[in-house]
Amino acid sequence: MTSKTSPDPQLVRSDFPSGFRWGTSTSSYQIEGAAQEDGRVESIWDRFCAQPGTIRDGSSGLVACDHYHRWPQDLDLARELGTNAYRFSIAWPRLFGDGTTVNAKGLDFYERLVDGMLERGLEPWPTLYHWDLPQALQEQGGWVNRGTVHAFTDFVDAVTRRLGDRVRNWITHNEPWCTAMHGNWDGMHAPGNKDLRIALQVCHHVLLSHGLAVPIVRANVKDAHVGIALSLHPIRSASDKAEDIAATYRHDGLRNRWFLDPLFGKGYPEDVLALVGDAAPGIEAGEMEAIAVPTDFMGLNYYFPEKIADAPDNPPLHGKVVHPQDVERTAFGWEVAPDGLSQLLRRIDREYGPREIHVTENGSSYDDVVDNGEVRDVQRRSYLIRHLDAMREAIADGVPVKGYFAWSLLDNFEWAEGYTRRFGLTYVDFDTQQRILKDSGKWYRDFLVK
Ligand code: IFM
Repeated sequence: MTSKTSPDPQLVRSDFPSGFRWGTSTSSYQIEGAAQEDGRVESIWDRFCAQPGTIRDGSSGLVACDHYHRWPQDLDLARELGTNAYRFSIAWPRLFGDGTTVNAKGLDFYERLVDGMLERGLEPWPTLYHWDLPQALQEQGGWVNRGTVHAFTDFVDAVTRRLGDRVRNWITHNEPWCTAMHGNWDGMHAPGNKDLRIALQVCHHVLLSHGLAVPIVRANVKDAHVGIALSLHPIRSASDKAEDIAATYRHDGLRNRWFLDPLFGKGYPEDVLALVGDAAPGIEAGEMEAIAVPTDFMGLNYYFPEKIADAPDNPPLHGKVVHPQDVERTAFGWEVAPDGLSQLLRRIDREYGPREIHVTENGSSYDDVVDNGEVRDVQRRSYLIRHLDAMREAIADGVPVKGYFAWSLLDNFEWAEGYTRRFGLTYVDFDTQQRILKDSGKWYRDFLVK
């Protein structure tokens, strides 16, 4: 593994357009805790974490960052960073206990939270689904059941009716790839299925629920600004051999085009449909049109590129991910490739032309240590600076990037990795709940405030 050698670019806020949204990003299950308070019901993640062997350190989001109680302090941190926007998610299990009746205490919490953001000059950017499905809906099949699509639109209706007078920006789903594939193909995430057919049906229903939610948001929110956040990866060939290049195209098909194409009205890619065969989703009349509903922006979550080699014996894509040694990586093992961000931004603009793109997540995990009350996370700081610079280049090329949300405001519960991976600009001591702004956070603050 190599580490970077060149100095980080010198960036100032005025290198970016005025009116740009600068934020941080979090999600409910990863930070809130208070899993059994104020009428919140069990989510699929509570159930999944309780199964031995699912989470690296055997932990769960039961307490997490205790943000449910400490949110004023956390929003103060976001304000002190100089950010003007904050992305968070709304926990469905806090709002719809039994799937049908709205829990007033849950809605009250999000109203207080949103008001707290507005008081601090933070524009709220809620995500409506960041993976914490009520377990009661999973008992009825979860996302594989079309009924969940309608339960979701009921939830969206209730939330946007209540908050639509003060929240303009809405993200329907976070990373449908993860909901569908980690949840149902490789089984790394809740609910832990391992079946491509289920995963692709889940994916279709998640995209459909996005398509049906957008008009509801528009009906309930004056001047609504609504989109979806996708996790996309530049897919790069392991060599210039024709077989590897062909495998790379196939992987791009399922990783990226499978989401982008239908959302932008091109339907599911034919080449991938042919590869998945019987696992292709059941689609009813009008659903592809619903999925292709026009949106106001696309959210891009970017972390790392993938390198692919041909693997004829590995269906359905007949390729495999390879991990070259000679690249810079985070402690999580993810390749550090800022040029992947500019590459993706240019590609999305060129091939799909969304009205706006917001980088709704980008960040890195390193093994931070507290030394004399300081966290000197030079690698995360460098990661942040270099990715902002890559984004600046794409903007200079005319890509309509309008916002950047660093993942994450706080160290938090990193799903199957538990608390073993720290992504925060703020360090969290999970024993004491003390927060310490890391050097990366201080850099972001100085960049935004100076
Ligand atoms: O922590 C996650 C987040 O929930 C979704 N996007 C990727 C992050 C880092 O893995």
